[in-house]
Amino acid sequence: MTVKLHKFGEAWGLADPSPFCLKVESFLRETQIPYEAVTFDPKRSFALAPKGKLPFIEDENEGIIGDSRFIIKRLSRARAIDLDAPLADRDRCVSFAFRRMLDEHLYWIGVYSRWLDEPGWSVIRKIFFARIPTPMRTFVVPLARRRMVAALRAQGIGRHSRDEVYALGKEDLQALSTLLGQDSYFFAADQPTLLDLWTHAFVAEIVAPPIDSPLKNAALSLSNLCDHYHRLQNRLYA
Ligand SMILES: N[C@@H](CCC(=O)N[C@@H](CS)C(=O)NCC(=O)O)C(=O)O
Repeated sequence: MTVKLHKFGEAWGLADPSPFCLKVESFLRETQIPYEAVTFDPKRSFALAPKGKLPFIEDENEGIIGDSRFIIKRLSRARAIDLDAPLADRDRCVSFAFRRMLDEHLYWIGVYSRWLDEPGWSVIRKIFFARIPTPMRTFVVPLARRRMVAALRAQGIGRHSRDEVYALGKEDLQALSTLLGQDSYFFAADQPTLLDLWTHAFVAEIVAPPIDSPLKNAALSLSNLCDHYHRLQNRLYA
């Protein structure tokens, strides 16, 4: 059995509107693990998801696994794959810290720009709820937004002013751009390592959607980061 990847589905020319789903799919493609994508079903997907979130996978040997980090770790271990093999120990640590920054910090700034700020909210509400039957949409949409706003406050990003939020996001992008420098892949590796897959996913979700924001402008001003996004997009999804 191939791996079944449960994800939301294509949006904006990307394999998925979630950076977590996108990086898992990129990992499957880069490592050439055969997989089948299972698109979000509002009635089943979250109920099946072990952590109540997407992505999750079903794998013959490993069972059902939720959370992109555990998915990638378990698939790597089971198949003796180490995408970070070219890296020295110190670079592995730097990669680890930057990946955490993307998962736990830049992600929330993306959430802010999509769910709280405009024009993000007007753009995503049309796409994210398209598969919810019309009568249900009236209460599902405001409820989902209230939950995300509460999550942003609990996480902390939602307590800052708009300028402060985007200033924090710009710092993350600038740090990624400086670390990458003029190399094709991080740490001057010959092929993508984990941080390349992570960065591609998070930059893609800022640059590809038609959401004009200070975060997108910051990403677009960093040409090496944009070139890196296109390089990975061509390598994995052309
Ligand atoms: N730490 C998780 C995060 C996954 C996550 O936050 N997924 C979001 C979409 S980007 C989700 O499914 N949200 C649904 C919800 O919170 O109800 C991972 O790495 O997979």
